[in-house]
Amino acid sequence: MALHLYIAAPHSVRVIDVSPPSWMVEMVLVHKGLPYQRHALAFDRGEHRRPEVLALNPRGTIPILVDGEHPVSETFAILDYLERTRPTPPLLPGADEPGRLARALTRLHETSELKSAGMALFAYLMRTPAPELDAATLAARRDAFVDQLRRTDEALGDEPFLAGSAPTLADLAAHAYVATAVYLGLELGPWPRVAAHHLRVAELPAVARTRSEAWRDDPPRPLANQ
Ligand SMILES: N[C@@H](CCC(=O)N[C@@H](CS)C(=O)NCC(=O)O)C(=O)O
Repeated sequence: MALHLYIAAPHSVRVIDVSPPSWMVEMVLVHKGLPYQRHALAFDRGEHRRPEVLALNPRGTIPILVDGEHPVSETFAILDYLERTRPTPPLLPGADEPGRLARALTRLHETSELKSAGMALFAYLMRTPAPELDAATLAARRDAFVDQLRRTDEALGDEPFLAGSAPTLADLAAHAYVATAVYLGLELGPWPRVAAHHLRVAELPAVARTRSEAWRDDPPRPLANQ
């Protein structure tokens, strides 16, 4: 069955030039070698609110994956769906390795907090013209995000990836938010294991190939020197 993916067109997303959850799904599709038709919706023109898109997800959020006749929305549901229906190559350990599976799922769902804090920070930057940014609001949102970076740094321990020696969904999910913050100028110096993980995951072929094309331009740096 043909796979269709509805995402935000990178250039249409103000300031961050990527939709991190959309990117996460593209990383997984490319890692698994799955052909898909990409429907890049111009957010600045409200294309994600068109009736045919709302018919797929009445909540009006992207990404949306359509597998044949079956729409799946909510990013983590899409990742779960792809892992169950297209398990090879795997991005989670199998049930025959319960210890590794438990760890990978825990790390994956922990990234939902990084995702929430990241979206709160990025949404504030996207929706607020630069001269109107309130320093205290920005600092509070940045602090909530870096608190999750601290937790991620601890979780990495001495391992290259969040659940051990091989990348899993957890690494791709975390990377979408960490790389976006770096694009916006955040320095990762205080979290050296996150900094090393950021570079390691960026080099994975599926991640490098799906990196936002808009990121080739000069980045805005609202998180520099915060
Ligand atoms: N809970 C959703 C949230 C995804 C999300 O926040 N998507 C943003 C784009 S990055 C969106 O569609 N926003 C709709 C809007 O701004 O109108 C998920 O995990 O898939």
